[in-house]
Amino acid sequence: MELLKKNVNKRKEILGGEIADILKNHADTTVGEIKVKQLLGGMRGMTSLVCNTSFVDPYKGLFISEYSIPEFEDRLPEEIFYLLCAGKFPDDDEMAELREEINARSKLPKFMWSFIRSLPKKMHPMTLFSMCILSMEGRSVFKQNYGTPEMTKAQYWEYTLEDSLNLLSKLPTIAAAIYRIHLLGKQPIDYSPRLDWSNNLAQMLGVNSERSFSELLRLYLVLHCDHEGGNVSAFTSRVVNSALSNIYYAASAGLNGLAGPLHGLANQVCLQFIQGIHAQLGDSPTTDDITAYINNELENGRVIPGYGHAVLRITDPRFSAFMEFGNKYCPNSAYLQTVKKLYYVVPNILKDYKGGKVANPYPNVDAISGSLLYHYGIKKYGFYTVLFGLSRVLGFCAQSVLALGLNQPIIRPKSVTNKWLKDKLEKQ
Ligand code: FCX
Repeated sequence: MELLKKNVNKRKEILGGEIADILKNHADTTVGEIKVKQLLGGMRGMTSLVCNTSFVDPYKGLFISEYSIPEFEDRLPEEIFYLLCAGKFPDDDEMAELREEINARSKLPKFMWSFIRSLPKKMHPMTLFSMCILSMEGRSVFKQNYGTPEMTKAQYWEYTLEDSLNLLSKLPTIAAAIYRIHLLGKQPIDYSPRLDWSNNLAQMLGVNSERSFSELLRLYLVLHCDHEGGNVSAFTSRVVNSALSNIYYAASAGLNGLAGPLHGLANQVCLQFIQGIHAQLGDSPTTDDITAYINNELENGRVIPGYGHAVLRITDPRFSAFMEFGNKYCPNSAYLQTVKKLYYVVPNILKDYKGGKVANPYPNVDAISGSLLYHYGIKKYGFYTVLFGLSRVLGFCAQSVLALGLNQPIIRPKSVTNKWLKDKLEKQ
């Protein structure tokens, strides 16, 4: 992977130069303030991290390098990984090298097949996915070489890149094996070196041979890849890796955060939510009925899944990209129709809910993704977050490669007690 390494190295030098300049001129400059409500409110809106793989503009959405979603949504996940790491799309030679590397590393270790088969059938697919990744931790070349004279600190990123490619190359096969063996009770389908990541995944899942299905998976893997550094999964993964726990530990940890209903599990919960609406109101509910349903959910203290965001203040452009796909390929899907009706109804309700307390009343990516997967035959919704995770590991890996390349230290913010806070505030 000489070309990829060369390009990451180039980027690392540019970003490293910028950091050196910033530190030289501004090491003690204050760039923000911390309000008590932020300290006690999940650090919301507190600028406390630098992450160079991607950036989320509250009013424009995700950017990878300078590219907005419409500018990268047609690419392959492999190209997106390149962009996250190297800050540029690969040319033909660079892409050929990456494809070769992925194929060469795609074979699962032998134990993995019996491991997957041995895991209890009732385990959530995210638990299985995270455990499968963790089970390969002993194979980390970072771990194996750490502390040897051959591995200097300046090379940590290279070993992490090596581990990342080893891991990423196996993920579609692992995810598909979980779907087929655990959720369908069927035999796995072989990986094909002729196919790219998303086409391979589509083939190995074996649920739908329509071209638009692999197109949906491609889009899905591209849209979920990264969402800057402060979200639960990316931050967890980065914190774990900052202790020099290898990328297998870090990816597994990040996925455990993604598995929560306020984060990645929301795509599963959204599908269940829509199914609940259809079970109660029929397959073509009216907007009036949906309004009553939503009000009832809120009165019972439940959150509306797929709505709201910690950073975004608009309809998530990832939601819009999926909507465009749905309108093109499956406009008559009953679930998609309900997604649209929810989009018409929910923001207006959330705007006034709790006296206008909901910071973003608009839909996020999870409000629609599951309905599209369901339409194409992925009906075991426990798998939806695995697909989210499969894509998000691209971001975890790229973030750690860059952070180690830029010599970023272990992450260790300071916490305080109520007493400390009260004393401090009394003195002011
Ligand atoms: N339904 C009902 N109430 C909501 C809400 C929703 N969809 N979104 C926010 N609120 C409520 C919060 O519960 C909070 O109330 P409280 O102070 O009484 O507890 C209040 O509004 C303020 O929260 P807010 O600042 O708007 O949101 P946060 O940054 O704290 O949380 C999430 C953001 C995404 C966690 C929140 O909007 C939510 O729970 N949404 C539903 C779950 C979801 O869709 N998650 C996926 C998000 C994302 F795309 C991803 O990570 O995958």
